[in-house]
Amino acid sequence: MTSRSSRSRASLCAATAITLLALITAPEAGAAPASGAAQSTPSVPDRSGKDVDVRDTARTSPRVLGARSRLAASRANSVAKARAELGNQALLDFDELTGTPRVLARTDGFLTGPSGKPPRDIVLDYLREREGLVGLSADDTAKLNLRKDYVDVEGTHHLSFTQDVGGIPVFGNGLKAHVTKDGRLIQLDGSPVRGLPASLGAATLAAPGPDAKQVGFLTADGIRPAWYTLAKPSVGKMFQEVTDAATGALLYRKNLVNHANDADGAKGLAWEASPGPQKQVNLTQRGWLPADAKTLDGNVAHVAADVNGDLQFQPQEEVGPNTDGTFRYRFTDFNAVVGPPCSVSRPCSWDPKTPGSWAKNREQNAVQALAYVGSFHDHLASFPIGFTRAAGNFEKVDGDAVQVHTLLGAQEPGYYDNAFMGTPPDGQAPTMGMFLFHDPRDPGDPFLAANSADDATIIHHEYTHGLSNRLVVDAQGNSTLNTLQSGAMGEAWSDWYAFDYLAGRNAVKDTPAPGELLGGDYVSNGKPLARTQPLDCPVGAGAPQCPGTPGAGPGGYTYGDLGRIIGAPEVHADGEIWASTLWDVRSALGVQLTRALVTRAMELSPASPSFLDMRNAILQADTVINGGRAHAKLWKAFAARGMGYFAASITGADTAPAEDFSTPPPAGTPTGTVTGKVTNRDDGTPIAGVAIRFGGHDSGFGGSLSAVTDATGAYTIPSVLPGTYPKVYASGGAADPEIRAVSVRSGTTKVDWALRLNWASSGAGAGVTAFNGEDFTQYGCGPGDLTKSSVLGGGGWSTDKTVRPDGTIETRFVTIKLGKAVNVSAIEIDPSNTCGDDPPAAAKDVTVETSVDGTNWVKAGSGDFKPADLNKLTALQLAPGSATGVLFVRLTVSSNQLAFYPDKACSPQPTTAGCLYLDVRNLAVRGAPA
Ligand SMILES: [Ca+2]
Ligand SMILES: [Ca+2]
Ligand SMILES: [Ca+2]
Repeated sequence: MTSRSSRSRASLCAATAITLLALITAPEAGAAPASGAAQSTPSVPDRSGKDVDVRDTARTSPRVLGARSRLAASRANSVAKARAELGNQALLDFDELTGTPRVLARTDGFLTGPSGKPPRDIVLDYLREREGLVGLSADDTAKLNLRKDYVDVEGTHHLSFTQDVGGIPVFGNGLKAHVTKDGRLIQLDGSPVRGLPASLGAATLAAPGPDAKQVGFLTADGIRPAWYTLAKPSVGKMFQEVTDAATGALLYRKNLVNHANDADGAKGLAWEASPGPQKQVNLTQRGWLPADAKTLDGNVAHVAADVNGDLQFQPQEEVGPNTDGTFRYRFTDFNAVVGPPCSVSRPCSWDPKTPGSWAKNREQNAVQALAYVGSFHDHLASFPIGFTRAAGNFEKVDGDAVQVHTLLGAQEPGYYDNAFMGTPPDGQAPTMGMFLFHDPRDPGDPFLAANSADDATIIHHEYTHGLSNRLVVDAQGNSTLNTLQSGAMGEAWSDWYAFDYLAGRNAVKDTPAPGELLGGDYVSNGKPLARTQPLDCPVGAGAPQCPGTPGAGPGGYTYGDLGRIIGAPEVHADGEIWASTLWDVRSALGVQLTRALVTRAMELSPASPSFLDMRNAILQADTVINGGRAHAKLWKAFAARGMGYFAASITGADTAPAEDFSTPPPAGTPTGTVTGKVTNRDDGTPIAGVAIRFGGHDSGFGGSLSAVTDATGAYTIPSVLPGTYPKVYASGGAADPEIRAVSVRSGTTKVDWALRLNWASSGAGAGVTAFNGEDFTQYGCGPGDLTKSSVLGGGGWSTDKTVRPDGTIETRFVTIKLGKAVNVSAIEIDPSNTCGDDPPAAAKDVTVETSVDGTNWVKAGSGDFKPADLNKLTALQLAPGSATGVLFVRLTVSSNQLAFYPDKACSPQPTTAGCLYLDVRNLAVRGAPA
């Protein structure tokens, strides 16, 4: 889901300049116009790289919802007791799939008191004493394997316990636990699996490669035997994949690449942060290079000019010492040759009109990159950040020095205006790719003719992706920055740590004035190309340097701007909200404490965090290392950016969270109870098994502000602080999900829900029995996804659009068997685009047939949808005789909305997904069981 949204957004050229070249496409309709397109070759989104995790969809399967409801009931007493004990700032967030803690903690205290016992014993004792709350049996606890006890620079222990089945490791799930230096349990997380079987099913398929490892993977049907592979990197792609070892189905895929966008020893020349006089730096004194280095291959990095772009270092691409034995290479500017806009303060490093002219600064640029990477490595490793070897940093002694590819692909066409970092788990070397800027084929390219590895803000940004992907991890050490909001924070941390470092040593200028810190300033020639505005833009600023965007309005951004800054959700733009918030925190708390809290919070983060999860983790980090003394200032800073107490986000994948500017209600505020009934809007009958949750305050399991309806459709949520909660939602089973704002008083607030049932949904037991066309199940938009809907609006079917030589389009169909035979009252269709496609891919002409037996079909209705019909359900006119005792429905699509977009071309290259795909987002069948 994340990647679907990020993929479609990767298309906003200049706004996402620090991203991967191959993903940059033409701006979409409705997106903010780029201030100068850096790429001239529009194309449609590439589906091959989509991230996949079947655990996300498993969470809404009826089997899992049923198990959740039973477990929530059995756990109710333990949870009520824990809530009473832990208070209103308790985080009781149970993973819906495992029933175990995604996060169990409190932001204003600890789970246990001080203890002199070893941290491992403190954790295991708690698990045994709180079996009813945590959900792991004594047997489950006995089988946990302590993989790592990492002690951070503040003395806090971070323990990771993995799980296995008969010696085969479980992928992705496990227990993480955090213990203070005086032996207080801070938090449990990681979603460990309950009740593991004694053995896995047989792996009937051969390993997909020589390096494949056998793992177990949790699905809605329990733990499956699976194969894990980590692919070798290619430009912008480094896949971790898990496939089912019995069926071959893809269970998990993550692209580990983040795009961008005087003593003895080897001496080099480098700038401190931005062009100016080059200073002598010692490349060996702090261990970056060995004393007798003949190449730039040392403990912190291996830098070479990968000019052929193959992501390998050939001998001729290495950079060796000068004739005098040092690495002192002077920078040669091309200002006179190129002319404006090259300048003394932002000099050009090559002439785009002279092929190969970049070679003049080949050595200087590589030495510069090593100096930036080495000094940043040392900064991050030192107190209070403490990104050390134990924390999982990048060093050759541990087999994972950063492989820095400068001038990536400079002698090949097409490698311009980009930078990226691919970060595999600890112990495996990350790949940093640094491109030349300014594409000579594109006269409108607004970027300066410069090297990205000469721009400190870019190289530190890319390096920080390594930090965040190594600290926000599951129990096995795999990064969990998997959703839109997690990805946006990934970009934000990268900008924040870069500017925190550079401003902290006065290498860039930051005064109390707004609008001074702009990412990619050098290569962007001081213009907002890589970012929409500087990160030190306060909320409501009227400064001309802080213009905001048409989507978000002027001044600094707030949480409610997420998804709107460039007109659509996109990690770099939406990350500007989080980066600015952390900059405010830095101003309010001071540099050292903020560095500590921001870093320690990553170590305490639950998987796939939302901004609100990370706000909570920062508050908690303050409790752990600072006695909670900064809570009031932190709440003030977050509330000012719209992340106040009543702010709401459904998950980290929510592209439209609700902002709120309140600090928490005072301690002792009387709470209320929310109670009500969920009924079928069509006939008034109760609906059981529907989850009611308070977005931003829900556990998703029955622990915090959430409940599941009983057989009478009733639910009750106690202990709710009065106030208006903007995103309370009902979802589950066969009902269409619904979100609404709820105002809670002290006493009892009654909230009833009348939901519509959809008999063509997987929650009602419906499934696909036949289809034609290309199957995009791997990308979350196969025929089966037509039966799935999510409260976040996911789901939908996309397939190939194939045009015959005579210009007609081959029809595509899906046949769905309903959960039971139904007397149909309405058939509704939302023809919208899905799967990251743009609106021209949405369906236009469709027909629907019904059948009582799957053999004999009757035409029930047809639709001819216009652009105004997108993003909503429209009922078809039903033909007589088509609606009684229906058990099968067949949807056929014969055209898409491309006809309404005359400016979109399909040749010589497709400029829209409408050239390639036919999409339908939702099909609903209403009525009563026959
Ligand atoms: Ca090479
Ligand atoms: Ca390491
Ligand atoms: Ca400033």
